[in-house]
Amino acid sequence: MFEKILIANRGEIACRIMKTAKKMGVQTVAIYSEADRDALHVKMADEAFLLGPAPAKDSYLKADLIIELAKRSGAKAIHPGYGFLSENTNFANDCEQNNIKFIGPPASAIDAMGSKSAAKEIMEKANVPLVPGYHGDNQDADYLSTQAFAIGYPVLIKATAGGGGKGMRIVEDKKYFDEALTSCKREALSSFGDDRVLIEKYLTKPRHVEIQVFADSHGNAVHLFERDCSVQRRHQKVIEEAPAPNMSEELRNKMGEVAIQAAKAIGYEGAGTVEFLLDEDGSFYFMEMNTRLQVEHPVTEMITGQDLVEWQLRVANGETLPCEQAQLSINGHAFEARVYAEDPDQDFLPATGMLHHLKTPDPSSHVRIDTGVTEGGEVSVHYDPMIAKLIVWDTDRNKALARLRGALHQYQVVGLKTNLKFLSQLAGNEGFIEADLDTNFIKRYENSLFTARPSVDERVLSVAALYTMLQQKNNEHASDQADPFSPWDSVNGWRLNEDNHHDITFVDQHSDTEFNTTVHFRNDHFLIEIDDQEFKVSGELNEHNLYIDLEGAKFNATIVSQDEELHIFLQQQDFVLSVKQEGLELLDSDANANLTAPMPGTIVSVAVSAGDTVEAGQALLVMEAMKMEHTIKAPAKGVVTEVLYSEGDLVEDGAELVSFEAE
Ligand code: MV4
Repeated sequence: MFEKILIANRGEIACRIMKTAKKMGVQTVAIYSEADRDALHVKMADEAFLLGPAPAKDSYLKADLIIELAKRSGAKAIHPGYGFLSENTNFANDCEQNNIKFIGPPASAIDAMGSKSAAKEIMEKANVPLVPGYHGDNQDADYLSTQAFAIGYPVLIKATAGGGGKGMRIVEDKKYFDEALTSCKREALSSFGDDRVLIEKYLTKPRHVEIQVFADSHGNAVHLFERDCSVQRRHQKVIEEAPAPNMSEELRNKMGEVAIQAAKAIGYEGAGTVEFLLDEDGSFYFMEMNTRLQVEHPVTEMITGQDLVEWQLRVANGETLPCEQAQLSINGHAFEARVYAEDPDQDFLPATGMLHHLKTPDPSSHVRIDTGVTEGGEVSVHYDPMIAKLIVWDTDRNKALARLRGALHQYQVVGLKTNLKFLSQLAGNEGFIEADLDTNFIKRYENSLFTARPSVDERVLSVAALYTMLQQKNNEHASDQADPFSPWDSVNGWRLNEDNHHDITFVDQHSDTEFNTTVHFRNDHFLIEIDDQEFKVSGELNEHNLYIDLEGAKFNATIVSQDEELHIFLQQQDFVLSVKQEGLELLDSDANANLTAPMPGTIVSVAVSAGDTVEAGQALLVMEAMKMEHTIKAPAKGVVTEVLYSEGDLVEDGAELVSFEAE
């Protein structure tokens, strides 16, 4: 086995590959860009080298530099992962030229599958079924129109050089053909620099079913069954599963056999995936072949018990396949959900930012999380915004799906928008549960997949109000010495209001609705007034977890406060509220706002002068009101631009005390 390999990738797949390498006693070399200095894949590796600036072309695509680093570090093989250089023929060739094993198929096999029409020609010769169509050289418009008519409408025009759904036109009738052809060719030329097209029969309700294949350098090839990846949005896979639902053993064997035939036709070696369109009547057609390890390979691992990265390393090392076909079987059912930083409410716009709070489900024999980020990590604009792959397994599809729903509900992310809610809706969707799958799935169930958010009720408001109270109490206690007169030191609570109450307004960030609450202090509980109703509330706060008793009903909630917002996870729902507190604006006002007196009173002392730089929470001045001292603190790190009062001055309620500029 190789003593040391270089992983020419980042994120979850780099970590995934290293996990197996470590298990096999193979040393790992990571590479990283300036944006990934603190990334998980860098920490996991035995050694890691900087490539250059964040953009992929300056880092993860620098083929020559990567080969140079492999040589310098003594790595004998390079695993390219997926994306980046994984299907780059020149890179695969250059590795071999430099006596470094490229962990993937021969460059010739990558090449053969690179062009749609060339791939189809090879597959046709190998008796792999193709969608009825024309994929020849004649690009004359009249000729293509005649071909379309012979195939029978509806037809699909596809750019030969296309991919990912780009450069495709569905044509319903002969009279629209010429126009569609012209526009498809125009798009193909501008997108791929190649305006050649092919024409196919358009299948209206196909499923995307792909077969995992493996071949070694001794002429052996096996398949590891299928994955159903029909649930896609804009040609991006969302949830994948294995095995494909409602698949007969006969069809499975037939598709597997054909996939092996396809691999053998191009002298394949290593891990590959043959993608098929599976029509309603059970006919299936070759779509394309991916000559790499795929994102969704874990579902295959879960149902076969095989480690596909281990297989890749063994095959690359010249060994025979670890198993023969007869030794492989399907055990149970697995799903993979792709957790993305993106905003489903804004047409799935990719989101970037810091993972301020990240809680994943507990990994087990049923739940696997493949990720390259941890709490505090960043999702940047430079790379794919995938946060993690959540993979679940159980003995049958329904049980596995229940596992998926459970695990998704345990997932918590604060700091950037994610598709977690959307994934939960999918996993709970009737059509998905019934496996009513095809490539139009999301369109068909669109209305039930983007349902309205749950409304903010007394449970949510009680959690928010109690959290705010207990949080302040904890904060005040933490600074007891600095503020010996803290109102929290009195058993009866906050005394600034004569009748011991506190008004807090919460604003639901999704509906922009305001909710007024009044919290009354009692000896061993709070009375929270919401809409003229009173609720007896008590509880314990442990970091993010609040164990609350609301009129005798007890439950747990997780609360994460960030940027003046409370993110509340409560009984499988989540809410975002902002807080407006009477008399306490200082603690959570806009960081740039000037600091004002929370009540009429006297300035006791001033701790800063104009021009001072202060840290968040640093005391600026102390005022006295109603015989209590109150410390005015900096809301953020910044500079005091002006101090408007001095010791002994009387101030009005709301008077500006200090002007302040946050950093
Ligand atoms: C098709 C098709 C229906 N009929 N070809 C989309 C991406 C490209 N790789 C192939 N694609 C399709 N080809 C024929 N003759 C429907 C699709 C298609 C699709 C395929 C797989 C997964 C999701 C899809 C979503 C829309 C359309």
